[in-house]
Amino acid sequence: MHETDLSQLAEQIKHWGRELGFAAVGIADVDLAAAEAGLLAWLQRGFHGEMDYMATHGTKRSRPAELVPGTLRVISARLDYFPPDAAAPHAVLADAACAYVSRYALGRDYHKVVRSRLQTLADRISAVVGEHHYRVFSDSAPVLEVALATQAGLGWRGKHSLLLNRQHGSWFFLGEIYTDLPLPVDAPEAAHCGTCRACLDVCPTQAIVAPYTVDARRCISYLTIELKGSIPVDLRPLLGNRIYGCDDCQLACPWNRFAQATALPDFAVRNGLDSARLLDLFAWSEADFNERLAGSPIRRIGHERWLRNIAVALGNAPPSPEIHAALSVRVDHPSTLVREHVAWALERQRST
Ligand code: B12
Ligand code: SF4
Repeated sequence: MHETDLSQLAEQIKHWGRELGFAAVGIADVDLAAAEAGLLAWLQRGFHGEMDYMATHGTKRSRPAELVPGTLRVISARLDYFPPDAAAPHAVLADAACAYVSRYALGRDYHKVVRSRLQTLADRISAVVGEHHYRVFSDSAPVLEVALATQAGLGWRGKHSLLLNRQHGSWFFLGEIYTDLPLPVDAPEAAHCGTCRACLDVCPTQAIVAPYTVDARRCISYLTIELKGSIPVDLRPLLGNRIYGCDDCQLACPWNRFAQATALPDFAVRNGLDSARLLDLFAWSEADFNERLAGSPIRRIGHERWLRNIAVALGNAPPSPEIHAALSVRVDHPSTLVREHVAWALERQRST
């Protein structure tokens, strides 16, 4: 294609992206040498914990053309997810009887929502240019999504390591189209964190060990979602009532005052998960869990880890006969993991 046609196509792609509900779309080249060094240093320090998939793909993650041969550009897109109707996060965090579920997980699983919109965008591109080689991702393959989105001019990397934007804060998902079309690239945005370090200071487990560096092994998101086994005992009290993910670094960020709520019904709150009571959620049977959380990202952790996480939150709540009774019902649960966390919670209820 001629250079002028490619420039027009790039503008068209951004326009279509907005029509499809994305807050913004940008285009990046595939040179991620600086990010590769950061990734390798992070892996070497063991910060990925049990997330073996972060280490197993070698340089495919930092060299897009090794993942999809022929890739010349990455079309990066961001989709807002903060639900407009959700209960105020700080109020839920402050109420020990309530469960805090991270804002991204209150509605439908984003992986499909983002990918299907990107597929529609790719189809529109195909309709104009004919055959082109592409693949669509959203947290679904070894891709350095934040580094690519930064390079595509969609925002800057905050000190909590997430992408931030002046108009939208950080409450958005990222997704990409890898393409062999030599589209013109966008310029990265300047960083605006300045001397602020609110996210580092607020983190309950001090998981942001230096600006831009998260030790996942300490992050509540990792402990409640990714970790399959036992939650380290010294970290359990710090989880508070966070039963799935954690938003504290984003809630502390001053740029999120400017964030806009999503207009997508997909991310609307389901099952009252924005302010549900711990005791109600702990009473769900495995069948309830699977049925009520069909289509939710939470379903991936399974009923066992769900009970593990809620047991920790109940252990952290002020002692009460209702909590003691609910935990006692689960003391003989068939899972060793659940039994161990329930025993810890009962002991904590007794000793606080
Ligand atoms: C693994 C992972 C996690 C892990 C590890 C997090 C991490 N920071 O690495 C855990 C489970 C902890 C996690 C948690 C969360 N995650 Co996550 N996660 C990912 C995933 C799959 C890979 C991230 C990655 O590559 N990590 C490896 C490390 C090395 O990368 P990095 O932290 O970006 O490190 C770079 C910098 O440190 C840089 N660097 C080093 N030194 C310096 C110095 C300077 C000055 C600069 C600028 C950079 C720099 O070099 C590194 C390489 O680029 C991505 C999806 C994807 N495929 O990219 C989602 C993703 C990053 N997560 C996302 C979300 C929403 C979350 C949570 C908010 C979920 C929640 N509410 O619980 C939390 C936030 C916690 C946090 N502060 O990071 C979104 C973020 C969207 C956004 N706005 O940026 C993503 C992009 C998924 C998506 N498709 O939308 N996540
Ligand atoms: S998500 Fe929570 S635990 Fe993880 S780095 Fe941010 S504030 Fe810390």
